[in-house]
Amino acid sequence: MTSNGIKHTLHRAARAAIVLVASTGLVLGGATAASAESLNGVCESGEGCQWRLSSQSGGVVDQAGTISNYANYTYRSTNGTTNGYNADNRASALRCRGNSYDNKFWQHKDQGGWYFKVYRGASWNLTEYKDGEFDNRISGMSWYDFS
Ligand SMILES: [Ca+2]
Ligand SMILES: [Ca+2]
Repeated sequence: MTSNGIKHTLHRAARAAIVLVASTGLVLGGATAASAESLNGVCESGEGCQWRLSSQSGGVVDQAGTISNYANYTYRSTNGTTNGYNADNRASALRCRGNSYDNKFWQHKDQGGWYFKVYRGASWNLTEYKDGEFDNRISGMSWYDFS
């Protein structure tokens, strides 16, 4: 009787430990999935990014969602604080870190005018493309599956 009682207690403790491990695993999994944080100054997986200067320098706007108007944003330093430069018509480098979608970087706000296509995984220096024709002209960003 006593022996059975001890076994039962141990069994319950073991089950509790397993449940705890399982729930900890879920919490860690959630944190990993949500690790891309928009506007933290780091261009992470799942984000579309533009930099003020070429070679991905001079501040970044890193965003997982859509940006209808870059005039509502300022560039960020790598510690996530603003550097004071408004982001409209002031992009010289682009990068798409989308996992399932590509980026359209738009000439005008609200997805107006032409768009500059950046496939997932690709990056561009606008200063070096077509004599800088698209440099300092980007005003919006959206996601699209070109595949
Ligand atoms: Ca980020
Ligand atoms: Ca523009």
